[in-house]
Amino acid sequence: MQYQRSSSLFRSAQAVIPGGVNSPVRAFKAVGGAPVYIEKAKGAYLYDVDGNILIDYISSWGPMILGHAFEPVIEAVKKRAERGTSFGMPTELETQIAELAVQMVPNIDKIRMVNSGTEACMSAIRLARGYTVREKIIKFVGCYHGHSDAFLIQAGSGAMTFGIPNSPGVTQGTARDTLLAQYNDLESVKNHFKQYPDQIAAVIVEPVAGNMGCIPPQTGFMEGLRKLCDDYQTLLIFDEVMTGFRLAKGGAQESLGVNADIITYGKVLGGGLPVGAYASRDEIMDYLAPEGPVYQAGTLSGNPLAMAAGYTMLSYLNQNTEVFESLEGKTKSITSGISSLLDKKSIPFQINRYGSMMSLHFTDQPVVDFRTAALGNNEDFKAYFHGMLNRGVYLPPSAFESYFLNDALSEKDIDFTLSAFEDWLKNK
Ligand code: HOZ
Repeated sequence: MQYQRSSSLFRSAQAVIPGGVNSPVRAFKAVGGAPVYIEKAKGAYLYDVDGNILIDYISSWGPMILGHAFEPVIEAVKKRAERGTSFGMPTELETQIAELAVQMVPNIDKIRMVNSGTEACMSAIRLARGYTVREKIIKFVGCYHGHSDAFLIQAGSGAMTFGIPNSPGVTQGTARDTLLAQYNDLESVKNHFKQYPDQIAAVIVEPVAGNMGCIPPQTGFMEGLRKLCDDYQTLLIFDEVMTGFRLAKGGAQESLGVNADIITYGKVLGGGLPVGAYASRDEIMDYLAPEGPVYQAGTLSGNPLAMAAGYTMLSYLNQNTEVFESLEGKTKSITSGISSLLDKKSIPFQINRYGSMMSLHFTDQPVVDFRTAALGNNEDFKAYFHGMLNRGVYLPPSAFESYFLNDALSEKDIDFTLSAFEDWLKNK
């Protein structure tokens, strides 16, 4: 496959955009080479500027759960755009999407729309601090909650991909209030609670981690966090930006059977437009301005185009819950196909999967936290990424990212992907 035009576009971009990209993982630094520039996408396929067609396993990092350019969403956005794209005033659609979200998700009474997952998590922490009148938070090494200051401390995803988990620009004061624990290790959380029993406002966690590859929670881990938070009157925040409306209609809370106090959303909720949200019970949400003292605002929050896309997406998922099982089935076919091919070779590997999120790590140790995720052999990962790309399959360009499958993937696409993998292995 040729990527000449992509390479040339990347060169031009580097002159006027830092690193040539508007989000670092896109620059392909972890895998080498130039990023693929996209012309259009439909269903399970990406069409790039060089005329290549790629089967997509990132689905815009999650939002395109039904495949690209899903007709009802496109129609809703077009129709809405004809009536104006932003008013800075309320629309009925905002109430409709909030009502629908509250109905689909267990355990929330109110939801506030923002523009990204970063904003959602940043605002959730401010709300938790305001509500509890405490300052410290616990986050897990390798979990990523967007790029606001409090979270850029041992963060996963792009921050880890580029070896800058602690970003310059984050003050020591901010960093002091972020306590670090290890994913799937309750003891590391307990230690913080013992040291600061009445200072921890919130524990924020990805209920299924998706920013150090995909790492499912081990049995009892989420339940343990719930109990610790109850014992210490600390709020439990589930960052469901990746898992919300993807693992189940009610997200990870429903799928794992554990309720959080504040839940953050993004990705699927926006149907491919920039949306984030955070939600909780009345008592906590009423702490937000204009009802309460904790401030948060935004000119484009609840933007009508984004709300039209999100509402259409959520309505479809609400009425077609078989999508979640279908997606899980497709993801299982990929993981079991890859496993059986790798089993025949002497290459150490681990495949993690939860619902329609998965990742492949080239290591012989179970990947259960950041430390074990980082043991993966990146040379093997690079070869695998480019081997698949050259055969028409687009994977996350970093071992610290999760795959997000979409329901437009057909059996034929999955067979094609497995054949491409077999062919790559043969030539490895
Ligand atoms: N680090 C993001 C996914 N976890 C990538 C976002 C993007 O580059 O679009």
